[in-house]
Amino acid sequence: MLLRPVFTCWLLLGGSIAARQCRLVTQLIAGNSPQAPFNNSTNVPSTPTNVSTSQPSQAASPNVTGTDPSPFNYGKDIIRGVNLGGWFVLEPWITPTRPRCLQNHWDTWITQDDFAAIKAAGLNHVRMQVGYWSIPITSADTNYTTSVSPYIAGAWPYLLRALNWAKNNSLHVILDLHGAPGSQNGFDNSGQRGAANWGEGSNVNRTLDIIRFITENLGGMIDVLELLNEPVGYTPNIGSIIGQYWQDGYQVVRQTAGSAIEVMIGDAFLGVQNWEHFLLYPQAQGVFMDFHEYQIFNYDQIDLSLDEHLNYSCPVADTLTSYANSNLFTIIGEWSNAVTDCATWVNGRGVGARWDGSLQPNQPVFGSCDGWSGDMSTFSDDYKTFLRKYWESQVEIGENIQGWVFWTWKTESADDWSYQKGLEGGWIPQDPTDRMYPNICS
Ligand SMILES: *[C@@H]1O[C@H](CO)[C@@H](O)[C@H](O)[C@H]1NC(C)=O
Ligand SMILES: *[C@@H]1O[C@H](CO)[C@@H](O)[C@H](O)[C@H]1NC(C)=O
Ligand SMILES: *[C@@H]1O[C@H](CO)[C@@H](O)[C@H](O)[C@H]1NC(C)=O
Ligand SMILES: *[C@@H]1O[C@H](CO)[C@@H](O)[C@H](O)[C@H]1NC(C)=O
Ligand SMILES: *[C@@H]1O[C@H](CO)[C@@H](O)[C@H](O)[C@H]1NC(C)=O
Ligand SMILES: *[C@@H]1O[C@H](CO)[C@@H](O)[C@H](O)[C@H]1NC(C)=O
Ligand SMILES: CC(=O)N[C@H]1CO[C@H](CO)[C@@H](O)[C@@H]1O
Ligand SMILES: CC(=O)N[C@H]1CO[C@H](CO)[C@@H](O)[C@@H]1O
Repeated sequence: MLLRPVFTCWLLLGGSIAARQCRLVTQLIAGNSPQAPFNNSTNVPSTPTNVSTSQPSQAASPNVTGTDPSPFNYGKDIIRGVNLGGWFVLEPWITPTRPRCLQNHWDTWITQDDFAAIKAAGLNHVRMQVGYWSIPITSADTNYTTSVSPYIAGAWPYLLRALNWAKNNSLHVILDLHGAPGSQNGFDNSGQRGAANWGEGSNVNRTLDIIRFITENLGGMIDVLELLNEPVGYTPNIGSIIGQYWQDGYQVVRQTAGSAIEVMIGDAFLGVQNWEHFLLYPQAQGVFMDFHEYQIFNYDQIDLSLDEHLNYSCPVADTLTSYANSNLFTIIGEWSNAVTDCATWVNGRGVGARWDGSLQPNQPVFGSCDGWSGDMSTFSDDYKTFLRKYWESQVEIGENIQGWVFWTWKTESADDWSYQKGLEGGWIPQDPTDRMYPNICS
């Protein structure tokens, strides 16, 4: 999230949607995992044994029969993709109907058909979020605690199956470690919204062991490993260690997987210019920078007119292009079509919106949320025309560098955030290189 430090820390963190995690403190729900997928792994978790109320879907085929994706020429070919938000890392606004049974959610939220549809939409990558609690690390893999309380483990077999689906549909995978022990950005739902304790104790070392486990077990199944999503580098505890973590994480990947996996880091909300001359050849190879761009998580941005939103996107391309040309390959790994924060609970479960004044009292009100989010049947033609322009203005950022990944493929009830609904509603083209407004930034 592109948030400016003029806001209180709570608000700043309150906007960090991508990092937010639905707190799951119900009893351990476990049960049948999908039939053991093809895993390329020697260390697969034992099947959870608790009561299950759902059966894995019939589609849980263990065998990859489709074509392997052709090799991707990283740095030359443009990454075009979608995030699979709300799947293995739950976010209350993507699926506000809290999944009663996680197995059922993992089994149904994204299916093989979604992978086929993503491929058919001309995309070549999916970025998949995973939390540390889903990585079945054992005491043989780490000298640190392996407890994941209060989270619910068990997503790993579903992740393996998803990797097979990606392969079968010739899609490349960016695996994104979206939640680390202690929380790298304050949304760890340890019950302390705002506390980012990842830098404390053995959390960082434990995270490196998790990175090692992922590369040892998923080598050949993923193309890019993003070492950590959105650490809040503007706090001293995390700002002082994040650079070292990127370097150590890079070494772990190279030690365990050689050069087979690209490594992705983030700007940690410090701006890409903070990462000049960092992890470049010959110190490192195959490293990407991931930059996220949203325009709705503070009052200054949400106050922008529609034209100003378009205008806001274009200079981002200049900054990132200039960085990518002399530093790391760079992608814009999260961005969306939303110009309001009207999507239900996008600011947190039970939290209102800046747009209609329901977030907090004594702040500006911009209007009713009607027609801005929710079902696209409520969207006016003018709004849909704008959404197309806005999509094109932002996609150009990524096309000018090494690529882009939209947030997110599907949502339960916020069509302004949904790539799938954009295709359906016509504000996202069936061929992502089509342009109706080719000179939008000139
Ligand atoms: C998967 O492959 C194995 C070995 O090739 C074969 O024995 C098995 O029947 C296959 N399973 C399915 C569901 O196709
Ligand atoms: C591979 O993908 C195709 C197209 O989506 C699908 O028809 C087929 O069933 C898939 N095969 C497996 C083994 O998942
Ligand atoms: C745990 O610590 C011992 C002693 O320092 C070391 O030899 C071993 O490699 C460590 N194991 C892991 C999984 O880090
Ligand atoms: C983390 O690991 C490094 C290298 O093994 C070690 O020197 C350091 O003491 C560890 N830190 C903690 C807090 O465990
Ligand atoms: C399994 O992973 C290793 C690296 O961890 C890789 O060398 C190998 O090619 C992978 N095998 C398959 C079938 O993907
Ligand atoms: C867009 O940006 C340009 C250059 O900064 C400025 O001159 C123009 O007024 C802006 N247009 C809008 C609608 O904000
Ligand atoms: C293809 C592959 O590596 N399959 C393995 C998946 O994990 C199980 C359980 O460890 C192994 O028995 C399979 O050989
Ligand atoms: C029925 C059953 O196996 N329940 C177990 C579910 O998991 C918890 C935590 O591991 C156990 O305490 C229960 O006995």
